[in-house]
Amino acid sequence: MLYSNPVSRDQSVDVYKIFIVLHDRTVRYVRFTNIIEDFAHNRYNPLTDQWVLVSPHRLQRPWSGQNETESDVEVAEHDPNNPLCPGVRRGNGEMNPIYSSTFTFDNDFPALRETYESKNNDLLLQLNQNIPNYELDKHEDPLFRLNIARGKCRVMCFHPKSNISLPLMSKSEIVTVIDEWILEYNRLASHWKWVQIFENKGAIMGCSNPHPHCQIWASDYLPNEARTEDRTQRDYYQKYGRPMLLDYVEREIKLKDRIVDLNDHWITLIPFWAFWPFETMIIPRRHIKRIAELTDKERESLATIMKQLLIRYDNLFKVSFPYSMGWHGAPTAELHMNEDYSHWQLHASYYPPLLRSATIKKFMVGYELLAQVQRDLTAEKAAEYLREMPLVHYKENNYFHISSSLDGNVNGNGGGGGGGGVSSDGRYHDGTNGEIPNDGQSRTKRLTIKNQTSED
Ligand code: H2U
Repeated sequence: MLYSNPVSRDQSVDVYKIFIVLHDRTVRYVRFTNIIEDFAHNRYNPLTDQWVLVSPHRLQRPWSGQNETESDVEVAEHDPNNPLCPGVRRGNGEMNPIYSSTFTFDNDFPALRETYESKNNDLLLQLNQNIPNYELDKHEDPLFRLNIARGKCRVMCFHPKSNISLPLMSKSEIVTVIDEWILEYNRLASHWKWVQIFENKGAIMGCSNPHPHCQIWASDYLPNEARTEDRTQRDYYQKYGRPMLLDYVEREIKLKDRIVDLNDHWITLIPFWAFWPFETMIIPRRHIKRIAELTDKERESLATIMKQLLIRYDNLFKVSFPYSMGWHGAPTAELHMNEDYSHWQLHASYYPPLLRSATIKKFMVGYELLAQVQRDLTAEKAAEYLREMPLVHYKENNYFHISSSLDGNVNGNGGGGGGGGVSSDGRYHDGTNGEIPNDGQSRTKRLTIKNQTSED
């Protein structure tokens, strides 16, 4: 028997449903209850065509592994030696302007170049004119495939002050960042096949600089993630006649279990198939293929929902929450723009590494590297934790200093002002009418997901 613990009548219905799914391997929706917390199970990611192993019972295990150093070090407003700050000289000798909003420049150490230099003149000519060269493009040998990669790499500073990360910016400053993303995107999209906007935040993610910034890499090829998502969304569209992620959003709004925030234009959720502990996606509620299609209203409400998510993240462990995030939309370049990409739905993904506290991160090693990605905390529980976080940043909340001694297990009641809910009309209610509250009363509490056998 799969499940032998005594269960109530309602719960036994769910056990039965899970039993069916486990045995005939049908991929169909099961209304999960807490009971799923007792089973190791595999969840399918339809975007990447990969399975994720979820082992919630492992949360009980003691931790005596590596602890990261607390990443919430104070960052100075301006550092004359930081090459991303206004008025500072960069690696290539150029001086940054005294910028007062966003500032974008060509990466001085780009991973991709538009043209290349070589001592071999013939080769150089062929390369830059895109003439196939057997030595470099060994298409004929399946074991030694190689293509020249061309592109352009840009760096974008979000704000002149190094200590103002996105969650600490005003809504209008975040709108400026979104506008700049779109401006850069449009410039690059007419020439390059794929424009990858991404932000690496925090030293733990390999970010080289604490100044708030992101990177944009445009390429003449579709990177792996883009290629897979193009295939899976196309297959779904051909089979069901609807964009996969629009169907997904509609279903998540009905189910409510994994929603973090919802407004008129956007949803933030922990995807059903998430593998990072607090992985989230921000997805538009109407069919939008590329970031450039966002209206002014959608840019504004994106700023609101992004700020909400990032405040929740920072409040979770009372640190400037590290992550890698990025935008995915339909392929670009004029040639591609004319193709039908109705199967694509724009989305942002956030991949934060922190697991149990500000100092314990998830490692992608062992089974993850050699077999399949795995997580302990369920997506539903992670969404619950995030929803419980107050929408006032802990650094802007005086009460926090008094209440920080409340640290400890989160038992479902969360820290004061944060508990929102999703009602039957599908709207997320946080008591703020969609506005980011500036309520000095809200209590901020740091979440430490503790196990029963050891101290973190
Ligand atoms: P990361 O923090 O995500 O590594 O991004 C910082 C980027 O800024 C990095 O790609 C570039 C680096 O090459 N950079 C410059 O272009 N010029 C500089 O003087 C410093 C850093």
